[in-house]
Amino acid sequence: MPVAGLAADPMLELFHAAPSYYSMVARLALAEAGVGYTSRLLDIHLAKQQLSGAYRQLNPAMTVPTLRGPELLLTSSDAILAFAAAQAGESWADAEPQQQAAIQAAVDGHYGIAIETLTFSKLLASRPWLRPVILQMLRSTVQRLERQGDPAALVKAAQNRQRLQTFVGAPATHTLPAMRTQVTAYLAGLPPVPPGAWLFGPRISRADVVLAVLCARLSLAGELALLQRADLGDWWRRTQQRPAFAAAELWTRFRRRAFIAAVLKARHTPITV
Ligand SMILES: N[C@@H](CCC(=O)N[C@@H](CS)C(=O)NCC(=O)O)C(=O)O
Repeated sequence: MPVAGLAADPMLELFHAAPSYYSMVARLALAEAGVGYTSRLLDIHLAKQQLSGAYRQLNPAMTVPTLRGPELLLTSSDAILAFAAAQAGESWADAEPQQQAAIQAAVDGHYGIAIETLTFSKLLASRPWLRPVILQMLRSTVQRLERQGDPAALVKAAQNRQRLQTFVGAPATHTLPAMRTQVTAYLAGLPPVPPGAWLFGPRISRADVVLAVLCARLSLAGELALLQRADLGDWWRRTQQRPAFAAAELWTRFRRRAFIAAVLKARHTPITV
């Protein structure tokens, strides 16, 4: 996935998945910071390449994204976001000492939202027939991890059992209102955005990056109505016009063809340690 206008950097590899929320945070952060990278697509849904032995050596949490470069290994989206902010320097509001605490609070608040629960509860509430498919996928992941049997795999198996519990334990129609409340509270707590500005002034920040990905996910889930504030609505309209938004390929709707293409491409991704 080349970054428009940026040369792919062979020394910096981004392991990511096309539809993955936290991969989108990494892609947008790097695109906004003007950092080129070589794309290494993984299939985390069907082939589950994140559980492979080679990838586990790169990222023991077995999640995407991972950014690898010379003397650099970042294994979570928030670390990649901080790296991008450092690369962007003065062009992001994060460089402003007086803004740092407020930006950090907005970023932390975002990471407190249970994005996966929001996405899946909406999916299951609107398409209940998907339930057995998702449950079967989770069960087979748990079994695969339990067969691997080492401590990290067992921790991950427990996480997936917890996911099973979340999806089976309470009907999606009950979970979804709680998730809406969580997102609404987060959005209400963001600072007012003057026309033409970004969350923390005339320059973008890490908070704008995560909010853009959150809005993209709300759009994909058919939950954009939660974005009730007019200033944030205007911010979202302008955000989608930024070149980095297109370059980062944020999914605002499910892209079936892109999903299949990414799964096929991921088969050829070299995962070398
Ligand atoms: N805290 C991590 C979370 C990453 C994460 O959960 N990624 C998801 C995709 S959006 C993933 O890799 N899921 C696959 C799995 O857990 O097996 C980050 O910010 O990067």
